[in-house]
Amino acid sequence: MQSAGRRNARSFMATSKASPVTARRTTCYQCTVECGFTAKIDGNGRVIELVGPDCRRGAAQLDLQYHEERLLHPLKRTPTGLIQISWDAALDEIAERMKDAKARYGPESVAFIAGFTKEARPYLQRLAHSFGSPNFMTESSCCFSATFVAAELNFGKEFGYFLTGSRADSPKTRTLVVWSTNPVESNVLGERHFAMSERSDRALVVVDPRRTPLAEKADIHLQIRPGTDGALALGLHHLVFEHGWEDGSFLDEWAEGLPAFREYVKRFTPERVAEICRVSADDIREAARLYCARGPAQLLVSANATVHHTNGVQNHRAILLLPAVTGNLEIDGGNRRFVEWIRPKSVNLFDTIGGLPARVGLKRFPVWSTHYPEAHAMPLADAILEGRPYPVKAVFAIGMNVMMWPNTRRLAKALDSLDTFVTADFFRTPTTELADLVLPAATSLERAALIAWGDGRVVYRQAAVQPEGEARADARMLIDLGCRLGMADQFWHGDYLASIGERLEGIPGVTLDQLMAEPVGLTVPGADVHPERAYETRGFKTPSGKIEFESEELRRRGYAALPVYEEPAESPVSTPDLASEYPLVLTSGGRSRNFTHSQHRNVAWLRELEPQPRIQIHPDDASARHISDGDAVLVSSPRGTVTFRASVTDVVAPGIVHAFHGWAEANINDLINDATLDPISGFPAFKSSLCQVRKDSPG
Ligand SMILES: Nc1nc2c(c(=O)[nH]1)N[C@H]1C(S)=C(S)[C@@H](COP(=O)(O)OP(=O)(O)OC[C@H]3O[C@@H](n4cnc5c(=O)[nH]c(N)nc54)[C@H](O)[C@@H]3O)O[C@H]1N2
Ligand SMILES: Nc1nc2c(c(=O)[nH]1)N[C@H]1C(S)=C(S)[C@@H](COP(=O)(O)OP(=O)(O)OC[C@H]3O[C@@H](n4cnc5c(=O)[nH]c(N)nc54)[C@H](O)[C@@H]3O)O[C@H]1N2
Ligand SMILES: [Mo]
Repeated sequence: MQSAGRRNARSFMATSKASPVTARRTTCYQCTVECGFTAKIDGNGRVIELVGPDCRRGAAQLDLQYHEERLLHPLKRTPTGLIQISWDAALDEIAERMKDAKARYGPESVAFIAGFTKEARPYLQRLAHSFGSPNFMTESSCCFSATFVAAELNFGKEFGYFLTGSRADSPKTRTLVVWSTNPVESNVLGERHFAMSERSDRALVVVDPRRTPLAEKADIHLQIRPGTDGALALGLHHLVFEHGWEDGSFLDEWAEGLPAFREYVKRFTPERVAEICRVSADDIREAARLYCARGPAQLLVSANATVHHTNGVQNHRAILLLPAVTGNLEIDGGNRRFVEWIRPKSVNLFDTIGGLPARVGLKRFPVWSTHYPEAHAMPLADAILEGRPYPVKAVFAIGMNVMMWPNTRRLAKALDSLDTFVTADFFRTPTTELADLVLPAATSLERAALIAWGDGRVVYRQAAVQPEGEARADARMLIDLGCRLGMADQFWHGDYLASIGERLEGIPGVTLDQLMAEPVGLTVPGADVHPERAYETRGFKTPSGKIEFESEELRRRGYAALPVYEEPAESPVSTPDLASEYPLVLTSGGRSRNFTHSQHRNVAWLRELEPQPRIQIHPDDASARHISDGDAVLVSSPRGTVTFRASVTDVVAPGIVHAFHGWAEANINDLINDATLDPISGFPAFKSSLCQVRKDSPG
C-alpha cells in the first residue's frame, strides 16, 4: 500500500516544486505502536511526504493531516448550530461550567474521559484529580484491562503484562497456541508477525471462531463458539491431569487451591467440551497433546477477544493457568513476563485518590477497580441517566467515541442530557454532534510528545509542522485548562516543556537536551524479559504468595474463587427462548488493517478498499435466509436493528455471525447489551450475544 501513500505524496509535491525540502523525524499515531517516520516538509511548512513502514494507516496520516473536514477552530453549540469561538472564550466557558458543576453537585459530578488517544492521559488524569474528581476513565474499561486483572488474580502484581507471547519469539518453542488474535489485521506489518512464520519444528494451534489467515496455517484450528473459551481451557486442563502431563513438583510448591481445581475440571470431558464449544473432541485431544505434552509451548492471547464476554475474566483466568500447570511459565520458549524497565515519572496524581469520593465503578466492580485504578467507563450512562452511584453532570473528553460503548444510543441520550459535554477531536463525529463545546485537536505531526517504549527506546517527538488552523495539542489544552481553573502551580504554570522535564526525571540518565539532539531517540539498555523462573526468587505477589487456582480475593468479594465456566449471559444454551427469536451467535470487532476503530473512514483510498460495513455469515445461514453475497441485511437483537452488507463466507462457522465495528452508519454496538456486564470486569459482551439476520427487502 505504499503506492497509495506515494500517490499522495506526489500530488503534494506538484504544488510546491520550487521550495527547499527539509526532513524531520516523527512518530505515527494511527495506532499505538508509534512507528518512526520521516516527514519531508516543503518551504511552506507543509508535509509533502512521509517515509516509514509500509502500513496503510501510516500512509493515511497525510490524508488526515490536510483533510478538508478537519476541525480547525473551537466550536460552541447554539440553538442555531455550532459557531466558531476563540480558544480564550472556549477555555473560560469550560472552566466556568466545571466550577459551577463542582459547586452544585461536587467535583465527582465532572468526569474526564479519554478514548483511543493515550499520549495526553497523564495530563487528563492530573486535571481530574487536582480538580477533585476521581472520575478519570478511558477506553481501557473495555480494552485490555480485563486480561490484566485476570493475570493479576492468578499470578499477582507485576504479572498483569503477562504476555511475552505477544512480543517474544523463541526458537525453542515447539508448540504455539494462538488463542484469539489475528495479527495480520491488528498488528503493523502483521504478515511478518512471528506467529505467521512457517516453522517445521513448531506446531500451531489456533483458537478462533473465524478461519483467520493464521488459522489457515494451523495444525489444529479450534473454531469455537464465541464466549466458550473457559470451557475449552478447562477441558484442556482435564486432559492434562488425566494424562499426568502436569508439572507436579512446580505445582506442589507454587499452586494454591489445586485440589479443588483438579476436582472441578473432571467434569470438562472432551465430549462435553466439544458440545459446549462446537468443536470436535478429537481436535481437543490433539490440541492438548500438542500444547501439554510437547513443550516448550507458548500461549499467545489477544488483549481482549476472550474478555469481551459476560464470563470473560474467569475464562481468561482458566486459559492463563495452562502455562502454569504444564511447566511453561517463565521458561524460554514458553511464556515469560516482560517488564517495561523505563517509565517516565508519573504526573497523574493518582496517589491523591484516597482523599477523593469513590469513583464510578468502585462499588459495582470492586476487583477490577482495585487492580485497574481508573473509574469505570462502561456504567457512565447509568451515572448520568439514573444517578447511579451518583449523578455525573459534566464530561470533558479527548478523542471520545460513543460507538465504543455497548448500547450506544443510550449513552448518546445520556451525553445529550448533560449540563456540559466538551470533546476534543480531529473531525466532527457522532460524538462531537452531542457536545456543547468542540475543541480542535492537533495531530501527532503537529505536537511534541515524550514517548517511551517498553523495550527501552525513548523519543522526544518534536512537532514536524505548525498546527493547521487553531488546532492545539491535547496536553496543552489540558494544561491551559488547569491554569484557568486556578491550578497553575499544578500545571507547570502553563509550560509544557517543564512537564516533559518532570516526566523525564523517571528515566535516569536521559535529559531533554540529549533527546532534543537525537530526533530518532535513545535506547536505555536493559532487558525486557524477566530471567527464566524468576518466581524462584521473587515468588508470586498474590495474597497466598502462590499461583491462585482459587482466588481468595474473588471469594471475599462474593465471586467464585475457581475460574468457573458459565455460559454467556445471552446464548443458545443460557437463553433458549431468546435464541428462538435470535438464533445466531454474534461476535464483533475483528480488526481491519484499513481502519483504527471508528477512524479513517474519511480517507477516500482506504474507503475504496473497504467501502461498506459488513457482517460475515456462513453460506448455510445465508441461503436459509435467501441472502446472497453483497446483499443489504438487517441485523437485529433485542436492542434494535442495524443494516449491514452480507459477506457470505465459510470463514465463520454455521450459526455464527461476525460484525465489523466502528461504522457510524451501521454501528454494531447499537445491538449490544449495556445492562449485563461481566460481574468482575464490567466488560460488555461485544463478542458473544445473540442476533437474527434478515435480507433487507427493497421498498
Ligand atoms: N463492538 C465492539 N466494540 C468495541 C470493540 C470491539 O471489539 N467490538 N473494541 C473495543 C476496544 S478494544 C477499544 S480500544 C475501543 C476503541 O474505541 P475508541 O477509543 O473510542 O476508538 P477510536 O474510534 O479509534 O477513537 C475515538 C476518537 O478519537 C479521535 N482521536 C484519535 N487520536 C486522537 C488524539 O490524539 N487526540 C484527540 N483529541 N482525539 C483523537 C478519533 O478521531 C476518534 O473520533 O472500542 C471498543 N469497542
Ligand atoms: N488495524 C487495526 N489494528 C488494531 C486496532 C484497530 O482498530 N485496527 N485496534 C487495536 C486495539 S485497541 C486492540 S484491543 C487490538 C485487538 O487485537 P486482536 O485481539 O488481535 O484483534 P483481532 O486481530 O481482530 O483478533 C481478534 C480475534 O478474536 C476472534 N474472536 C472473536 N470472538 C472470539 C471468542 O469468543 N473467542 C476467541 N477465542 N476468539 C474470538 C476474532 O474472530 C478475531 O480473529 O487490536 C489493535 N490493533
Ligand atoms: Mo482496544
